[in-house]
Amino acid sequence: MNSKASKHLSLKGEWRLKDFEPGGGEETGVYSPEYKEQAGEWIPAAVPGDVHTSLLAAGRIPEPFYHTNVEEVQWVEEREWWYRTTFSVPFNLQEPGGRDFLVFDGLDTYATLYLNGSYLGQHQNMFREARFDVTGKLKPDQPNLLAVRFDPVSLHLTQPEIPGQWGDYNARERVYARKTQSHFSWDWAPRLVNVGIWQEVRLEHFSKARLLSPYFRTLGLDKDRAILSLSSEVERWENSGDLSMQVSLRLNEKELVNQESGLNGPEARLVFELANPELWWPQGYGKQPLYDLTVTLKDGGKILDVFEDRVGVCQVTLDRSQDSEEPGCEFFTFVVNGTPIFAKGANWIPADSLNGRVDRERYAELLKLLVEANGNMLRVWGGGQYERDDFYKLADELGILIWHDFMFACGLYPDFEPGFVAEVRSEVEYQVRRLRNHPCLALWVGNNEVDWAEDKERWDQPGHDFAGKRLYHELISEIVERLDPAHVYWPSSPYGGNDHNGEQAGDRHNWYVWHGGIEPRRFGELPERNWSPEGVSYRHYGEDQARFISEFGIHALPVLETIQRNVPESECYFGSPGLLFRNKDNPKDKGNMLMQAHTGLPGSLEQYIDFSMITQAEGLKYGIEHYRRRKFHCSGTLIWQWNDCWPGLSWSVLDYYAFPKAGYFYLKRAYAPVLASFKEETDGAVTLWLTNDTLKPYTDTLTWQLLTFDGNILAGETVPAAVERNSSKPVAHLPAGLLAGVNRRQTLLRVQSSSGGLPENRLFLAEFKDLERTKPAVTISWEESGSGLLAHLSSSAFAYFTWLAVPLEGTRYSDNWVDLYPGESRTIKIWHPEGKVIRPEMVRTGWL
Ligand code: BMA
Repeated sequence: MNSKASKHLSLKGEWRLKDFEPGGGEETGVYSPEYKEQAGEWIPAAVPGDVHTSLLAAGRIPEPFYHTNVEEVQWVEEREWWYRTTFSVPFNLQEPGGRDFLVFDGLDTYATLYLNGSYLGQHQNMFREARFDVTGKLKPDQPNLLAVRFDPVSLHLTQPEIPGQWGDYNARERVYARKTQSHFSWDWAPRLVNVGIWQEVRLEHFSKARLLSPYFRTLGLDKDRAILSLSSEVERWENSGDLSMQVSLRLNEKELVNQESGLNGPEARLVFELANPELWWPQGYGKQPLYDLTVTLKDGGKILDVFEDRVGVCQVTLDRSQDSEEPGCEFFTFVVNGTPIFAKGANWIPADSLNGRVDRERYAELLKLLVEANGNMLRVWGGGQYERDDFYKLADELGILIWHDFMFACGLYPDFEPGFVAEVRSEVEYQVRRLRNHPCLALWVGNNEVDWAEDKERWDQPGHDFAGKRLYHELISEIVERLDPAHVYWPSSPYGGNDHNGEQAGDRHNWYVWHGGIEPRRFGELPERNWSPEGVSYRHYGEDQARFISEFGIHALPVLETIQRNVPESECYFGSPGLLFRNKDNPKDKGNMLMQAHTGLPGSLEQYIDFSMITQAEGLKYGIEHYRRRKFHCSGTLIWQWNDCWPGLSWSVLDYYAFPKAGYFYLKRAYAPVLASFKEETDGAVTLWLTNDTLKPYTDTLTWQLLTFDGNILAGETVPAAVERNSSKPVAHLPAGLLAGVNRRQTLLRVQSSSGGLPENRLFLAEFKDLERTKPAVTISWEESGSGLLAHLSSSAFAYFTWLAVPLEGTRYSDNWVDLYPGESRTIKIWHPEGKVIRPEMVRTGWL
């Protein structure tokens, strides 16, 4: 949090850690200052961090992600864990009217606290701050002992299964825990039940009063001014004196606003104007100026509390008006500062199964890679967690809009338990207050896939009641409306239309590709599946008429380096138990069906990597091109999934080490600000489209060619092409007759721009497995330049999926997994942002 208590002491750093039989810690008296830690029994523990990561650092467990080791560390969740630390207080505790708080930003999860040998309190929600009033309980002159006990989660998850529960991934227990749901396993995660102090800890000291999460809001924008407001609740312990709140706003050190207001009851509110505001924009639409906000709570001349934040002047709304061109349908379009935005991005899952391994650098790498891939939105998915502050600060700086789910996913939740509902209320109030000032915040969403899946589960009773429903449809929506009227609340994802995953309104998850669900379906209809290569094929994206795609994706293996680091050599083959162990989906053969549809089944591991990457990359490209052509009937695509929490086999385009898969580079090209793409029409014709996400009209001269893989041009044309700002339209028509006589297995369509304002593109006329090509021989010559390594590539025949790989995290490539045409050469630059030297002998290459 950004509140600067008038005095505060961070308690982060090295604590000590030890496990006991449940109940054993108290018996031994671990909480007491008299207890003597035996050398060798207690290990150092980083705070913030987690128990597994500390055990690994101390050599007590093996690397959990290597081979099947994760099964060997499951005992950790059955133990009781104690953290201990001592600290001295560097400031005066005797001030009359002063208050002291011990604040944990995140305790995971069932914690009991002791201060100086006395019981202090309990906490049972990883998703909200734990704040204890310790006034009068601290020793001014001697060290204070703080001890935190974490219980095995199983002790607290003994409730009976919710009647009718259909949720997967240990839903019987996980839905009762306010804890990252994917810790209990998911279809891309092993079970790894974290435990520990996963966020900052500090002691805060106040005199008389403190500010409660000041709320900065852009109320209105017109041509040359912004109307802004700042409101804050104030917690007061003494009524004496008239308090006031002062607000200052600065940009690049220059103070632009300085206003003060008296307190009106427990709240202060200021509305003020900012002339010529510099607006915050998502990536691709403008800059991300951040204003320095300081809110000061004063008692006459005395400063009681200071709150500092970096805020943006910006308004994000959601246009849900009727789409007159598609009658009966409504838009689902994010509008930023009055401009409709096509959202291009991905779903975010926790960056690591072990929270202790994630730092600001990990976040920064994963977020920067999105911006480099022309992305502008991430969805923080509801089975994961509200991330640490750094995540949102980076998103503000980088211009990444955040679609934020509340943390409920794929299951029924016990809204019939008053204690649970009270936890949810506190958590939601806390998180909304914590995150509402971030300019990156775009939308609040009640849950992931609960309403949709519940309706399919009891498909014959549309609209029925279910456990958890009143959380998303009453409790949370009321809190968002009250505490954050600047942002829209949407009850679930997917939601809207007929059924909840409908094409007429709202957002949609396209899982008929990969999971084979037959859609669209309507309320009251029996849900059906088609588990066959045809049923799961990515060609189904082309039929999707949805308004916004908030999930769609296909598995691909991670890069070879990642497999070799984690899988024993004897297990490195297609279909090995060691690789299947990394695929947590059920059943595990959907990827095989997709490969059967598009590439054929692989023989070797290398081929498995290539073929799975082809289905993912070509599939995402195919889908994104279709959805972008429909702009703004469809207003966004968020692929499932951006990142991985362990080195698994999943839908991610970045693997656990953030090594990009082929899909990453295909995504980057498909997300280019201006895109040229071919659309196959049902009558056999092909249209060439231009999609322009920029806010300027785009004109170019495009050359399309129908050519054989050997390089013979059968037809072609150079045409002037223009498209209005922020829109999409066909610019050339290739009649059915053109392709009628050609051998579709030996030809492709290619488009290039003469200005270089968009990436070149192509369309295969048959599935990869059916293509007939001469085997290419690729030649590479290397040039070492000061800023990186240049690979000059050329090929005798059309070379497909030509890649370069360096086994060094963070390596950047100007492009990768590219096509090479006979007689042409192209150059790929490889470099490392930290200046690490990359030499030709470090680079592996391949092509098909
Ligand atoms: C959706 C997501 C996740 C899941 C993914 C892939 O259901 O919301 O729950 O991991 O699809 O199956």
